[in-house]
Amino acid sequence: MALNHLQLLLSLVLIASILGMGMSNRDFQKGAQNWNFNFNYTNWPPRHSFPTQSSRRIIVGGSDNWRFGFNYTEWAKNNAPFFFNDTLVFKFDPPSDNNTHPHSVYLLPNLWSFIRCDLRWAKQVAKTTQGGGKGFEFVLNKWKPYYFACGESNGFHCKSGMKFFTMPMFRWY
Ligand SMILES: *[C@@H]1O[C@H](CO)[C@@H](O)[C@H](O)[C@H]1NC(C)=O
Ligand SMILES: *[C@@H]1O[C@H](CO)[C@@H](O)[C@H](O)[C@H]1NC(C)=O
Ligand SMILES: *[C@@H]1O[C@H](CO)[C@@H](O)[C@H](O)[C@H]1NC(C)=O
Ligand SMILES: *[C@@H]1O[C@H](CO)[C@@H](O)[C@H](O)[C@H]1NC(C)=O
Ligand SMILES: [Cu+2]
Repeated sequence: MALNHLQLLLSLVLIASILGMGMSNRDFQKGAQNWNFNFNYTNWPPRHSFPTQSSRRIIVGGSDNWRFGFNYTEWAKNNAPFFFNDTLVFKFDPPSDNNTHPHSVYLLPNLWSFIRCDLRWAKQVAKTTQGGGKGFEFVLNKWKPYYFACGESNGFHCKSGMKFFTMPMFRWY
């Protein structure tokens, strides 16, 4: 059971790094076309460097937002890779008379707590009230694995699919 999860995560990391490499190569080729390889030294150093791509703003879950009953591991797999400095946006309704099952965002400390949806040492990054309007924004600004989960109902939301894992990639600049 746990081994299966581990294998899945490892293959996700592998897939993500392959995708990341593919993208970097494409950027590199685009960059190479812009470079003048016919050096005649009047245009050295080259005026244009590699094209930069600004950081993206990604809505977690797409049009499904951050909700119960949606598999975010699946979503993350289909939307990988995420890059350093990309912003993840979590959108969810605040608690109200019409919404008695609100959500939140937690960061779990490691793979083991992620697999088991163990919230004991998790860090809350968004309260149930913070997902309204433009949503709660989280910038992937560290090179480390991020284990996201909903912390509501004592891990039940997490176990039902409201969790995903990502390791941001570096772009070529
Ligand atoms: C060198 O490159 C510059 C800029 O592309 C061009 O204007 C110039 O004519 C070139 N000179 C020679 C000798 O090819
Ligand atoms: C990430 O964003 C920070 C703050 O805006 C900036 O200082 C840094 O250069 C960026 N790094 C990359 C690799 O884009
Ligand atoms: C809650 O639902 C009722 C009936 O469906 C509706 O009249 C009311 O405006 C809703 N309240 C909020 C805060 O959305
Ligand atoms: C979500 O999808 C992953 C990958 O397909 C699967 O391993 C996992 O069991 C699913 N989770 C739930 C709660 O259905
Ligand atoms: Cu939830």
